[in-house]
Amino acid sequence: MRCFLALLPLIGLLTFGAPSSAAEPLPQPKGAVILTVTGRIEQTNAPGQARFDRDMLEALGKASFVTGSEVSEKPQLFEGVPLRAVLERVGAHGTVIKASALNDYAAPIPFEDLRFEPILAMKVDGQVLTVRDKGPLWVVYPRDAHEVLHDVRYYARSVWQLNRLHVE
Ligand SMILES: Nc1nc2c(c(=O)[nH]1)N[C@H]1C(S)=C(S)[C@@H](COP(=O)(O)O)O[C@H]1N2
Ligand SMILES: [Mo]
Repeated sequence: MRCFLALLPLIGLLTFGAPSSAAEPLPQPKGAVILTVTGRIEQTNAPGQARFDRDMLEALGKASFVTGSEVSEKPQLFEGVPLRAVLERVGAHGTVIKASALNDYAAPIPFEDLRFEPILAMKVDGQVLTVRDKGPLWVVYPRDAHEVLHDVRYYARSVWQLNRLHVE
């Protein structure tokens, strides 16, 4: 058991899908729009906006890790799309991303946080996140892989029910 616990940070290493290019025009969403990106972006599919449905986000690449969170000390498997991949796809340039939720909670995420490879989680322990349990998207940092992330600053940036990103 002790051995297994010692391995958890390793299991938590990120896995990445293929990077996608920001050069291709962004297609129109076919399903429900779950994320809208605005601000300093090069790619749009609506006036001033890059709108994504679930399939479009999944196509940007996958990342996953196991970590405890504010919600559950028991480590859980978080699966989603790297925040970095979303920002690259829309050609985002700036210093801070304002991440906003359905309930109008918002938190600024500095671009430098990308070094931790936070994800927009769509599944926890294999279950698709619904609005009822912090979905459709949840900003999750690989907390257990970096001691520095055990800090209220990063907890506050772990926006659940995320539906908007504004690049400044
Ligand atoms: N949508 C949304 N996300 C949010 C918050 C919120 O109020 N609404 N609070 C933040 C803060 S301040 C913290 S400390 C963590 C706490 O997560 P918890 O409320 O699930 O414990 O979520 C963050 N994400
Ligand atoms: Mo908080």
